[in-house]
Amino acid sequence: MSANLNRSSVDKFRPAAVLRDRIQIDLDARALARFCPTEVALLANPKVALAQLRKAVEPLLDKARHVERMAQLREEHQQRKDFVESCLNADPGMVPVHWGVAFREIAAALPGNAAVVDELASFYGQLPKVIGFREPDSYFTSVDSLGWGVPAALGVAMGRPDKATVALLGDGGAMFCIQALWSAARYRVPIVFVLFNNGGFGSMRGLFSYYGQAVGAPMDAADCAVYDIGELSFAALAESFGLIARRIGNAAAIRPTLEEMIDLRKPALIELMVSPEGAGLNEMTAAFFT
Ligand SMILES: Cc1ncc(C[n+]2csc(CCOP(=O)(O)OP(=O)(O)O)c2C)c(N)n1
Repeated sequence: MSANLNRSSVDKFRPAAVLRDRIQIDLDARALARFCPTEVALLANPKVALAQLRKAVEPLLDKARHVERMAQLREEHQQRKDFVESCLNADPGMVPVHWGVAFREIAAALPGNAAVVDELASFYGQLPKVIGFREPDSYFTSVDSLGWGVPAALGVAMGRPDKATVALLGDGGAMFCIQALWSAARYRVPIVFVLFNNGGFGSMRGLFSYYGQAVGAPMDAADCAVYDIGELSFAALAESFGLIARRIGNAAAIRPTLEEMIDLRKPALIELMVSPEGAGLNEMTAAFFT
């Protein structure tokens, strides 16, 4: 598959926006300053901390400016929400499948007791903003060190056999520890792996093209070809390991296939052919981050 440079997509991505938040509040000390530069790290219940911070800064605020700023933030928030919504409602007939449509179909197929393991590098832990997770132990992620996803799914499924474990993986990331699929088959661990096949290391391709364009380096799609994985068949590979596997390339097949595989309670893999568009640093990812 050839690399896909989408100038309008990457132009809209604003890394500065990702890095601008300098105060982080988290209940989990390990999460503090882990994902972005943090000047003030507050270990606290965010609800309590925000209420106290509000009390502390309110007397210092210029009222008129505050009202104006809140209106602006509300509008920007709504724009991002609308944009993500439009991605979730993208053309369901698109082949390969649009990421937004894939998320919508997967969310619709997940049972109430699902435990989702997320190693989708393009969305860098932002999936809960699309799929609402309400129950404890229903969402696990760590996309900063690839290779975690496949074995983590085994751990989750073995630790919580009462849940239906579904692992959402990138094709590139899965390659870092693909042999754990064999373990799932060998030890009959009931997991459905949904492998997003976009033909390569999409985030890296996106970063490379973004920075290349930012510094005005002469480059074309061929320069990004190093991030292509090639025409692998992950379904065939999984089948050879002993999993039940299927490759699907259209949105209509996602929900019935996922429901069927979850009901089997066996190690299974769905290779989902997704568009190279919609991976990497595109508008959808930017909308999640900012
Ligand atoms: C161990 C490790 N090596 C390298 C990286 C750098 N890295 C970040 S995203 C990425 C590409 C992941 O590709 P894929 O899983 O297919 O997801 P996509 O970017 O296509 O959504 C790489 C190599 C990393 N995060 N961890």
